[in-house]
Amino acid sequence: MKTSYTCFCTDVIHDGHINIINHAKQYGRVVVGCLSDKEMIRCSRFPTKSEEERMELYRSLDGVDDVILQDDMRYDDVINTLKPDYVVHGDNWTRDADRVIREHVIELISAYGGQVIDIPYTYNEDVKKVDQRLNEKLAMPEYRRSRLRRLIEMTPIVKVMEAHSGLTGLIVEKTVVENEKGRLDQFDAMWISSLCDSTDRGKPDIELVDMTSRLNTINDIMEVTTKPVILDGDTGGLTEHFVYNVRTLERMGVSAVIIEDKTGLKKNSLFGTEVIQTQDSIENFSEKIAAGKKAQLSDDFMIIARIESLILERGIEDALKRAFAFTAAGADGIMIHSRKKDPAEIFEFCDRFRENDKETPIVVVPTSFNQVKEDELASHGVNIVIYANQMMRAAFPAMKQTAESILRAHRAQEVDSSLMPFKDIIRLIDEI
Ligand code: SPV
Ligand code: MG
Repeated sequence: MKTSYTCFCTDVIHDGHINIINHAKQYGRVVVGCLSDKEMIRCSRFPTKSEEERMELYRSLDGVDDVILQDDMRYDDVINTLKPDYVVHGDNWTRDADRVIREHVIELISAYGGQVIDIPYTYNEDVKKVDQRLNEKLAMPEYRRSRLRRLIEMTPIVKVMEAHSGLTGLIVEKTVVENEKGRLDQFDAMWISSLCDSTDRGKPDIELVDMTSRLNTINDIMEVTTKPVILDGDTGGLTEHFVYNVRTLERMGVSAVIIEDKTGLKKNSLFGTEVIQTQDSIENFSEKIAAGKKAQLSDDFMIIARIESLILERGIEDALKRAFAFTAAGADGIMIHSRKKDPAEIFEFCDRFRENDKETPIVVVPTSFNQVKEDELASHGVNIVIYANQMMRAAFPAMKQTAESILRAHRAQEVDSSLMPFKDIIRLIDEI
């Protein structure tokens, strides 16, 4: 008997999946693959059920003869071991980013005479509703909040991109690319930067934009996305205020707040020692962290301590001393920041921190040392990489040039070729 294989990456079964099983049955014995968690998150499908629960769900379906775990989005593992005669899939994978996966599967399977069968994708109200409900579930505070901790466990390095509005949030949410290994890739979470949130309002990054405004930005982003949010909490403010803000952030579904060990008038770290910046004492900052942890009600919210010793040129010993003290005070992670182009001090800090602490997540923001790739950071024990300001910095020069060009030409024709066509912008939100 021939084997018909199909891979599912869903928590909820709808008409489309049943249709695939029924088609697959016509070709032989039906084996359903359950795409592993670590691969699902790379394909914009964050699981709300465990691998075991999904496998159980697929096993319960009429017409399914066997269920196996697929741990490679490119199907290499399954095709090499199972050697199915047919791979059956909805024809949606002939379009968009999934195309590269289909092409790879055809190459693998045709090597021994197998065949890919594309079934017309089922578009109906039920399917639409299931997808919508799944997204709504993922956006609920308790799902979104816990997702960051799960990502830290599931992926070698969590990739976080800056977002400062609903639109930039949507870009972080939906951008999927084919990477150099022929695999799909996307961002895991969003960073609400104080620099970008302030800049977007035309204000300096000095804790002038108050928490209510920051919460509005977060809310705008959360309304249209499902990915976890990490808030740049500046210094955290007064401890007496910080404890209230921890509760508010938890309730909204924010996954983590990062607060920096500075006091007084905060300036952006990338100024370094060019401006007066005061580092908080270990004692005070440890108390703030401990108070935040005590105020926290959920298990999964994270308070991450950001250490400014390298920014303020106080040295690695000071940074390490602080890292161990803040972890002892209850910090759920350590962010180490540097504005040097050379990543040596970041690597040394991470290596030495990891000698004594293998668990506490390390966060870095490679704005200056931007030549370093994610896998190199991960090899030094980094768990979270934040691209902190690139969306804002990309938008500003494009907008400025457009404004200048229209002023010079006294009309908009000259800029038109560099703009998004009008017919596309009116459909943008549905299509991103
Ligand atoms: C931010 O994005 O606001 C940050 C990171 O705090 S940095 O600008 O590098 O200080
Ligand atoms: Mg900031």
